[in-house]
Amino acid sequence: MAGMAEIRTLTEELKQYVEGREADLFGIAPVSSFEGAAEEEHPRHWIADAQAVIVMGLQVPKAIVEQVERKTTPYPYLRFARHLLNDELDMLANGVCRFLARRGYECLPTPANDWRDPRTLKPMVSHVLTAVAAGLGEVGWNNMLLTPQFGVRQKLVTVITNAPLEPGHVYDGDPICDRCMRCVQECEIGAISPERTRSVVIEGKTFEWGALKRLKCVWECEGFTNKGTFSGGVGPYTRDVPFPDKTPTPEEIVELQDMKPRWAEGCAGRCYAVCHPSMELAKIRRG
Ligand code: B12
Ligand code: SF4
Ligand code: SF4
Repeated sequence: MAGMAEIRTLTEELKQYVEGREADLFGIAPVSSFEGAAEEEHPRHWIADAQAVIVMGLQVPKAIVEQVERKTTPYPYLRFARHLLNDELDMLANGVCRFLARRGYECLPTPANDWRDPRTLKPMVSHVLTAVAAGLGEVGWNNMLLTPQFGVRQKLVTVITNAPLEPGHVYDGDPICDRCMRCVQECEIGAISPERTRSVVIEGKTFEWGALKRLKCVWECEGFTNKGTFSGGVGPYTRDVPFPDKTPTPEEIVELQDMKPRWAEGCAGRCYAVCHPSMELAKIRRG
């Protein structure tokens, strides 16, 4: 068993390594935070003696997100803030993993953006809730991590490990989401509920956000409809597949995906782009 001094040294070395790779956010959530997680989203489902989950974030520059908000072009966001940033995050996670593996520990990077069954859309580990458990921020009404430094403008990745690291504590700062509800109003397919909520309790603290119709969001995000910010308005290149009454099977979704024209784009994360939380307002509205 590692002593406290060893734990501190390893944590400090890891932190320095991550800082050297220019990560904007870094935190460690103890495995005990995951009590409320479904079995397949629990770190111990993946590594039996997992002790902690490391979470890292890279910020998304404001001007990139602004293009989506102003409806000028989705491409800087899609290319640099989604595809390339996901790759950069995966490389960061891979580096951390090798850093710990060289010191004899088990670790498993979980991809920046993965989902397995296209109907359930469950991740290996929730990066957002890991970040909350590590103290980086809270969950906004729009389902995403809001931090005091960047608001919603970050992307995340996690690494599960059995290394003895000194974990942080759940977010205990001032509220960030000001409940302006722009995320709800601007989602053109109505995927985020204005009233229904989902919540978790971590270290006795409750975090609540708007219930999301995940498949509706995929429909829009993936450009199946022509309602979205960017898929509308490009005339003959769009397809408008109405959202089905009955939940499609994963096979049907894959079939639809194959039929989708290469150039069809969805909303490029409209609920992300319009989110500018004011912590002053959040304090007044939420106490
Ligand atoms: C699947 C997925 C999607 C799906 C479903 C969205 C969703 N909110 O579930 C779709 C394709 C629709 C989607 C869309 C988008 N996504 Co997405 N998505 C993910 C992914 C892979 C998993 C999200 C997830 O965990 N959902 C399900 C969870 C919250 O609920 P659950 O499974 O039912 O779990 C319950 C319990 O088991 C328990 N639980 C589970 N884990 C844990 C852990 C702890 C500690 C506790 C206590 C409890 C607990 O609590 C839950 C609630 O009851 C993450 C990456 C990742 N691995 O985390 C990115 C991610 C959330 N997406 C992201 C983004 C940016 C988007 C989009 C803007 C797309 C875009 N253009 O970029 C939109 C926004 C949609 C929205 N409003 O949420 C970012 C968010 C960044 C941020 N600032 O937080 C992430 C983190 C990716 C990344 N690498 O940064 N996404
Ligand atoms: S848009 Fe407003 S309500 Fe929605 S998450 Fe951001 S601050 Fe919260
Ligand atoms: S990503 Fe687009 S479709 Fe999904 S909830 Fe946000 S605004 Fe709605």
